[in-house]
Amino acid sequence: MAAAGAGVSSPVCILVLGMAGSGKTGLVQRLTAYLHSKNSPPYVINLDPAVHELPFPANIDIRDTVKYKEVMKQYGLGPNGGIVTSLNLFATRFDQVMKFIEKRQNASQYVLIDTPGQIEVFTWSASGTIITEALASSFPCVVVYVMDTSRSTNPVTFMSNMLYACSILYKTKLPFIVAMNKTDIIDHSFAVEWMQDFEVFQDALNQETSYASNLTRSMSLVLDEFYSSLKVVGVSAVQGTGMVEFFEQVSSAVDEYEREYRPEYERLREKMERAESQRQREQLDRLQQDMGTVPMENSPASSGSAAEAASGPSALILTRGTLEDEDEAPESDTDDVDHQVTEESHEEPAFKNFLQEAKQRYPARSSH
Ligand SMILES: Nc1nc2c(ncn2[C@@H]2O[C@H](COP(=O)(O)OP(=O)(O)OP(=O)(O)O)[C@@H](O)[C@H]2O)c(=O)[nH]1
Ligand SMILES: [Mg+2]
Repeated sequence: MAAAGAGVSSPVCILVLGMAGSGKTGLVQRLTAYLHSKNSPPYVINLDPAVHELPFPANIDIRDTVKYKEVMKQYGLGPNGGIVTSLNLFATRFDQVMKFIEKRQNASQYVLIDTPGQIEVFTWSASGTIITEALASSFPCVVVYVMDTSRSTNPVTFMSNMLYACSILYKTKLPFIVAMNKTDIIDHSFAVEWMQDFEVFQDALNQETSYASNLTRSMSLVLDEFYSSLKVVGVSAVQGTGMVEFFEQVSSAVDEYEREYRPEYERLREKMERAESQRQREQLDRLQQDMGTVPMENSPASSGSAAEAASGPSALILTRGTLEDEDEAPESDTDDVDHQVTEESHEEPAFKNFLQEAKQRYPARSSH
């Protein structure tokens, strides 16, 4: 298997983003299976609070911490508000997730992170920024933008998808790989050609009589610059093709991270370590505003010692907040934590108490 960048001992964080239904979860499942087959089991994190069933074993699952349906009920939110708030709640404790990743530093070469279906929940929220910056300031971090190739055969759709990818690149400022998924349905070579040869793409646009406006043409010119710095790989999450090429691209993205991004993120890390940087404060404030009613007294700075944190899962992370009306917890975790014991000791109270406290401190918002 292609190794990560030379001399890199930290796990490489692969942040999987993409439009709803593009195949993020399927790809994470496939990558997990592939890495297991290469005797390099990844550390897998699910950040989608609304996923019904995970097809892969997650070491950390946001659903164990936050029940998004409960969040919706308690705070009078709709489904999207519920998902955003759940991710915000989770982000306030992401320092604990970081400690788990650090503990696994030598055991896993890769950390795979699946994100919510609604891409904007992650890319345009304070919590997405907090999570991305926390990861990228400690570990080599790569963004994988999953694209549904079979739904991008129309040049205008393709371009819209690429514009979105472009906006994420500039937002995350991290090495960026476009994974053209579902190549079992259609080969991605047409898209690669469009990206490499402007004329071919223009021809395709011209055939789109309905919508090939001047605006689309000028935007595709702008994208040309973006394409030149892009890593592209065709994969099929269903068939498992493209895995070797995928990890080759990850490897070169990690080199890029070490060369160009690490110095910047190290500066950022120092800033964060200086007893809560101003920026982090602002983000947390914004986050608090987003959430409105969430107690924040157990901030990373004030909560227990490092020894305490390293001794095992906190009451919040890696506990199963099962509620009566929920199905049985999936037997998904491969983490070394004994969840049977954890479940009996922490489980239900963790989440209920959390909400209870929130309600008492700050009266629940009525719907708006
Ligand atoms: N043919 C084909 N179908 C795929 C592939 N990858 C995913 N799918 C299908 O695409 C649909 C969505 O896949 P998911 O993996 O759930 O996509 P997602 O991006 O995680 O979806 P959300 O989290 O809901 O946004 C499912 O029906 C998958 O079976 C692929 O490589 N080939
Ligand atoms: Mg998914």
